[in-house]
Amino acid sequence: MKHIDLAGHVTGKSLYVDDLPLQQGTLFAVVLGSPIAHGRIRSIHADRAKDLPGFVGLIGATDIAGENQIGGIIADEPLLADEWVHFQGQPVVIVVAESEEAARRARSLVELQVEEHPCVTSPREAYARGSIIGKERCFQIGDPDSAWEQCRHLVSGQGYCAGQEHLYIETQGAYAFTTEAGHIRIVSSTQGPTAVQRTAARVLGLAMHAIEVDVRRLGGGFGGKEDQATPWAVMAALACQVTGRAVKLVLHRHDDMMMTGKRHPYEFDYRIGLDADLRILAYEVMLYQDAGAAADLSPAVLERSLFHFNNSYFIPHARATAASCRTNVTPHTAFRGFGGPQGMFAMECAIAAAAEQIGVQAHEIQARNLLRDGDEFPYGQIAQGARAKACWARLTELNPLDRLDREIAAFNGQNPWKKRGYAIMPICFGISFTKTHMNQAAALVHVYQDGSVAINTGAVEMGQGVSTKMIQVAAHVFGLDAQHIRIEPTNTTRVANTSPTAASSSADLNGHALLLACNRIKERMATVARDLCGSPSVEFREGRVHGVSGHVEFAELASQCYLRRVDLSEHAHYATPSLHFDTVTEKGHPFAYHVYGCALVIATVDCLRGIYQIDRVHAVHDFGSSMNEAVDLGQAEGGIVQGLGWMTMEELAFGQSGKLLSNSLSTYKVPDIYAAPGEMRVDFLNEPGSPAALFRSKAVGEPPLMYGIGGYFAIRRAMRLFDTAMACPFSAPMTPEKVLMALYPETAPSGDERGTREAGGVDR
Ligand code: MTE
Ligand code: LUZ
Ligand code: MOS
Repeated sequence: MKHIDLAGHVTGKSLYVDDLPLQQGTLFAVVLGSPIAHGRIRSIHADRAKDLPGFVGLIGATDIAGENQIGGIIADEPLLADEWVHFQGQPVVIVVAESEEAARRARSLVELQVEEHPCVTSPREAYARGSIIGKERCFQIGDPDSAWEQCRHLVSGQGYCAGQEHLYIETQGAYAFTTEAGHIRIVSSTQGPTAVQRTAARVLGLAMHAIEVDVRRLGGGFGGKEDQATPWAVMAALACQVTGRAVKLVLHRHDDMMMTGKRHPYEFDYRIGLDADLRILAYEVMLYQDAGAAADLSPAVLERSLFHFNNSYFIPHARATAASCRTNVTPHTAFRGFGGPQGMFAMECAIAAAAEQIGVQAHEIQARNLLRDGDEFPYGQIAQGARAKACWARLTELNPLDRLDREIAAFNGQNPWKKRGYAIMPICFGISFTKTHMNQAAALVHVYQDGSVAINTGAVEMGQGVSTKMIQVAAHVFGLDAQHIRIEPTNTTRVANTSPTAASSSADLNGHALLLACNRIKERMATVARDLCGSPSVEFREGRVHGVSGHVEFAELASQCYLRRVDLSEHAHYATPSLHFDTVTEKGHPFAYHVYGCALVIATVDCLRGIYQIDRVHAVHDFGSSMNEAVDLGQAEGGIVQGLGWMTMEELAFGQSGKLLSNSLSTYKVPDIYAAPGEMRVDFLNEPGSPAALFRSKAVGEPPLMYGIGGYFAIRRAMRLFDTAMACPFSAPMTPEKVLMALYPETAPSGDERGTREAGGVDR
């Protein structure tokens, strides 16, 4: 079945928040953010804005009827700054006007004075000052302290990976209006309708039942709308409450880039020890997460970095420690992989460093240490159905490495300046929210008396195809064609208390709830059908219900059920069984299952100019028994390109004053079709997934992003083949500038690169 949004997307008929027809009298809101990264608000004056035609007013912290607090995990973030500001762009006041243009002009006339205070932009510095969020966490297996002695090879070092801008095509936004009796309906571009509802209720001082949140689809979320769609939706609702009128608030791209959090940058220290056979005996890593100015989802992201610090390797003695460090930049948030990619990047840096020191290729180390069934993860779960070796074997069978080495050596021998290199990137990703209680979902299904079906779940469509998969579920149970099934917008009055659509789990969780609901209706309908067909058993297929002899049309059966007063609606709830995790011992069984895979990435570097291309990516990915190969392939390809962008070209940069330097599309480069790999092939490892996977089709949203890490190491390998003595710090992304500076250290600018860039004035 094709993605149900295909036609709407290409014809422009798909609706987003910005497309909604507006009520008469709708007001427009824009947000005034702090001009500096850390300071104390001295004064806010709107005198000059007051005379502007269409200006309605400012809404600030003192207008909040409930609690000025949006922190989900830790209550450390006001919706609107009251006295202090902690990052540049932090929302201070909402400017409301009769038109969007008037609101923007009014904003430029508001005088906001902030007394500047020193700011911290380095996570290591924040850590040294004890400025951490929550507590430091440590996952350990075996006894690394005593294992170092047995190691033949020991390597230690440091590394860094930068953050990443989500760059969803649809920016953050919401439309809020009152319905009746103080009830507010918010149409939001959010992955977490319940988070919006809960937070709006808290800030507006209302009960949750007074807030309805509705989501048709998102023009991309990528984690950026798991938590950070909430403030904009709550601001629209607040402005609606204060003015009594409908309010639309949609961020312009520049505001979105300046005000919203990104993937967390990480710094890390590692130490790795191997025996003479290249087995990793011990590994230790310290992760410094740059959380930004508030907790947001950082503690949960940090936790996932720990869950994935050993990637898909079994290491008998390992310890990972991680701290969420508070800095004066935008509070960073969920982004596809949710901390996993950063933990895995550190692991791959350690392996690359060891390989370079020992004088072997990284894949020789990787291949010797892949996880097997029965191996224990550092958090106590035992690997079951591990496919790390199966994916590796298939990939290297399709791409014999000795042949690849010969081909590459021949190419490199003929090209003095261009060098080609490859890397293999195995992945392992745990499927489930790491917070056990979040692994639940619900669905509400109606079969109408004409036999048409409407389904509701807590899942949000953001391009990933979950709506298509949900329709497949209902179509499968009722034996109907997809066109008879309608998926409704995600709405908190129909499906309540939902987890965000995240952690790649939404098809599994919502799909299982939907299966339960559909099956219960089907059972009731089957009773009637057996009677109508005079048959002891019936089968639902091809729009009919077949008895042993004869059949009844599904539509006729629905009508008969109605006449016999049989309930044609059902609500069902699903909770993933057997999950548990103890945060005191840091052991348990947090994941329903794991997704594995392995990718070969080949890159060619122009060692004269520093530019490169990704020639080929070939992945063997563990999809389980894919329920929709087209959708799943799209997820894999999109994830790979997004991961390559993070690792190679998307240079998120904050200046030392906490100012976002990469604040527009002219200073932040995302991969386009030219940057995508010249050839991309994804093979399906067709082995059925665990029963916790919907139809044994494994979760696919996030894992493929991590193949992109291979791009970093393929480029690095090519550089080393050009200059074997090259000293190149582990610092991602590997931009062309960094390639040049590593190959020609004399060209590196003196002084702080970030400072230079700031002085260079990339600001708009
Ligand atoms: N694919 C598209 N097209 N757009 C998105 O925003 N988000 C990703 C992934 N794939 C995203 C996407 C992220 S971060 C997650 S967690 C999953 O989709 C969420 O959806 P799922 O649970 O249905 O896989
Ligand atoms: N969100 C969350 C996530 O709240 N918990 C998770 O474990 C998670 N994992 C991936 C992406 N989002
Ligand atoms: Mo995805 S980072 O779980 O929204």
